[in-house]
Amino acid sequence: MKARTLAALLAAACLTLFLAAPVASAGTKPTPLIDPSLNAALALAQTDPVPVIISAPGHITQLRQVLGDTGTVPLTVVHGVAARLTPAEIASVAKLPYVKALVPDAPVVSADYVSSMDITNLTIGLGQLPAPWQGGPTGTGVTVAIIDSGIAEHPDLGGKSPSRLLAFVDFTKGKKHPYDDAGHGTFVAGLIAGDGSASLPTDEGGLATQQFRGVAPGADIVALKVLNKFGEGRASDVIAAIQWAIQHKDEYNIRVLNISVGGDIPGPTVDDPMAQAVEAAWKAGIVVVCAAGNEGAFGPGGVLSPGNDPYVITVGALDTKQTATTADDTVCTYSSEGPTLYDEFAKPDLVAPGNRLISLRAPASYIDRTWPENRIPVSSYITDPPANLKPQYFKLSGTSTAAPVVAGIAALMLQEDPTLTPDDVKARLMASANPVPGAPALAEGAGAVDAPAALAADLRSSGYDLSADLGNGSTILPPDVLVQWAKYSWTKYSWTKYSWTKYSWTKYSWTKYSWTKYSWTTLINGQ
Ligand SMILES: [Ca+2]
Repeated sequence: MKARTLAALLAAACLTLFLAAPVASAGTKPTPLIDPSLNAALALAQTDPVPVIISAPGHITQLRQVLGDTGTVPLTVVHGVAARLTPAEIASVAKLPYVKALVPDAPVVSADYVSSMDITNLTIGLGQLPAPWQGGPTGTGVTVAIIDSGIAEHPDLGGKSPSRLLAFVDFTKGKKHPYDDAGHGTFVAGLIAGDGSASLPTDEGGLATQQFRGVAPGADIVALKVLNKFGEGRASDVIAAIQWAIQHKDEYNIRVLNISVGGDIPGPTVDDPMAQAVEAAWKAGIVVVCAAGNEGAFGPGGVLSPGNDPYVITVGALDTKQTATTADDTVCTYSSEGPTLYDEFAKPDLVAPGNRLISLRAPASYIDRTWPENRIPVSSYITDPPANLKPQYFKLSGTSTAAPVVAGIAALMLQEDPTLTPDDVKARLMASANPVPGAPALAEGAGAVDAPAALAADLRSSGYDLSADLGNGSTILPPDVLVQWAKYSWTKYSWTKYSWTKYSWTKYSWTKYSWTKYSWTTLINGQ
């Protein structure tokens, strides 16, 4: 009997499909009763009521009786009723014969594409680019490998079906299933490739007045876990991860490698295995983006390894002052300054927002449990949020958060022009950066990253523009080679060596370094 019932149901389902087909083929797409933009709100709300407007021409009174008058608002001018309904109630109401449509009752205070952007994306100029749905760049087709503490499940990375997570490799414990016991790698991944699903703005059918999405929300990612839950790891694991990225570059189209991890500089880069590893990645065609470190108080010489390597793009932290205008921006006092120890290379190469950035929260991870006050309250970006909505975002500072912003921009550049070499990407990023007023060159490098300008740049690297082979250390750029960037005069700062006599090196206490461990370059709270 059961089988027979099932067969009857299946037959009915097939019939429905069959009947639907001619409608679709006729090109007149049936209007769904529940507006598709409501689905995002329903997915977030789970079982909580969400505000909706129900269209029921001629049946407003009847509908309000069904819903119960309390809390419903008749909207006679549009032949509808405003109410707060649970997803189950919405499903029931949609079955009423006189109901024509259900749409979200969106807050009207927000929010177009630009006004819902967070400070980070506004600061780097993404508001000047077309929105993703208008054909703006998203990094689609470009893979960014992230050497960090792993990756946790998050709606902005595809939830339980993270289709853009192409691979996860755990160099610490060899686990197969993606995880992030520290919470750091997930945060970094969100800044690069989070798509903002959990903070979808109202004009995209969500509930949020502000969206926290990554710079390249369409990019694919590979997560290489080298840090433990406390954010510590060994150089050998980082090197093994870099090696893995090089070996699998073509398989996953890995074009960018983000390393928001730093450690002590053991000596000149020519003798440093970490530097040799990142150079090998660079030469294999991978844009390597490294955090400069948070050793600003150390003064010159505070750039960490592997950000000390001359090839890679080394990123310092910009303080946006939590305003969209760049006029008040400064380089964070904690951001590491060049020149580098031993080699005296000019570093960092540029700066990007890196103070109090908001990105993905990895619930129950080490940083989430240790600093719960850094969770972003849902009520700060969703008006009148559903009660059971848990915080999805977190706040961190440091050059760890600045590097992924640049890695995301690199992904956008490579989507638009896959023929760019790592040298081209670096030259364009630096030539188009905006000098930060008052900032020392050895703190800001070429200046603050500018995404639209980098995307519009058309220069190609040539000669000694950082692509020069520094080789075995005996072919350092000749002292008379100077680099003139478009927006910044580097005549004072050749890409060669700095004079030892300019700095007093005696003040550096070598004992502050442990020499063994690499760790994240994050500050929990900024300045
Ligand atoms: Ca600002």
